Amino acid sequence: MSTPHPDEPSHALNVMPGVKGGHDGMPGHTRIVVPVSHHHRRRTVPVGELAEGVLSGDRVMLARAITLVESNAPAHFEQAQELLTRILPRTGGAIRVGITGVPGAGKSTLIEALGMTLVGEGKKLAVTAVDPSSILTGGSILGDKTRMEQLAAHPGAFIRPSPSGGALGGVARKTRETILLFEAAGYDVVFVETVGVGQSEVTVRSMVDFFLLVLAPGAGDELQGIKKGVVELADAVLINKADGASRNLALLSRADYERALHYIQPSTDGWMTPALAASATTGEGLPELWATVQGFLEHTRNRGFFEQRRRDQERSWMRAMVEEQLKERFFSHPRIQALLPELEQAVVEGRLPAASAATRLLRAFDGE
Ligand SMILES: Nc1nc2c(ncn2[C@@H]2O[C@H](COP(=O)(O)OP(=O)(O)OP(=O)(O)O)[C@@H](O)[C@H]2O)c(=O)[nH]1
Ligand SMILES: [Mg+2]
Repeated sequence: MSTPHPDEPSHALNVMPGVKGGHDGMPGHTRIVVPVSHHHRRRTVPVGELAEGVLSGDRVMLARAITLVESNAPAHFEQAQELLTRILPRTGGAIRVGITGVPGAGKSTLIEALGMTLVGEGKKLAVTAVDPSSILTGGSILGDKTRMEQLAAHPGAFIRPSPSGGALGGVARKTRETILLFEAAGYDVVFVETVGVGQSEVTVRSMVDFFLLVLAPGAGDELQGIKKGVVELADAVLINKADGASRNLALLSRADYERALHYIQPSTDGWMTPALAASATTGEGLPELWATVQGFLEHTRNRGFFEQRRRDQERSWMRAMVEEQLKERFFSHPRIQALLPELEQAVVEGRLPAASAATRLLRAFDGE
């Protein structure tokens, strides 16, 4: 282990190994670790060498590879895609687990506790996050680092904070590509944490094999700010903090959820979404939780759903990117920008049917 940088808490070094004195996920510190410029001081690592480094499990190379896929520079996009093409045959080997839940439910504490057990068994664990607030503010979930101190210091674990900047679609791409890099580097389990209050949980659900909803004891979903749809996306619901004074409440909440889940159409054929109770701080209930994950994977693998879900995810991801880029090109096109205001005005004032306006815009976009 390297010695801590004087400006940083000791755990931060393992969070982003190989990146000295800079938080590349933080605003104002976006660093280009794989520069294309020849004037840059730092040696350019050719994509082939980077791929070799990732495949050999080199943490520094992995960190640099993730920085490359997170870069918004067009030249880096090409390099990143070349890198991903090279490592693609060696991806897919990890169990991908998504964890959502309201702020403070204990997601990070749970990842730390479960993660320590897994690395203790000799598994290699990677953790990342999709932080919706980073999309707006450019910040990243700092809680991940502070709540996962033991994991961050463990050589079997690799923690990467949420990518920042851009729309949710951009963050989702970066996270998916980061998962591929983790797999190429030999990680056995990947955890993706997200706050379950918006659109990001749907995004994370679409990139994992198992999706866990973590709740605090007591309050119903409405009070916890969880949309009903999110419960339907979950492969298991966990009532956390089943310890001390909140233990009984957690057990009651678990029973409530179990009853409620009977009325919800589970997202996987033949799988009854279970409600579990556990404590991330005492560890009680965590073996049962992990057994549930294993049971689900067995269920889906035996029926071919596992591979099917992954294939569907890849397909819809590709289509979503096409849609997003088409939309972007459409609205930024000069002919559209010239026409849009007057057509929109005509629609708003009831002088032109909306469909006619849309057709005219699409014709203009096609150059007709
Ligand atoms: N009693 C008790 N407290 C817990 C448990 N798990 C987490 N906590 C506490 O709950 C608080 C929030 O925990 P986090 O793990 O940061 O929660 P989180 O869901 O990751 O929060 P965000 O990342 O902010 O959305 C911390 O003070 C934890 O110590 C638990 O099982 N029991
Ligand atoms: Mg957290």
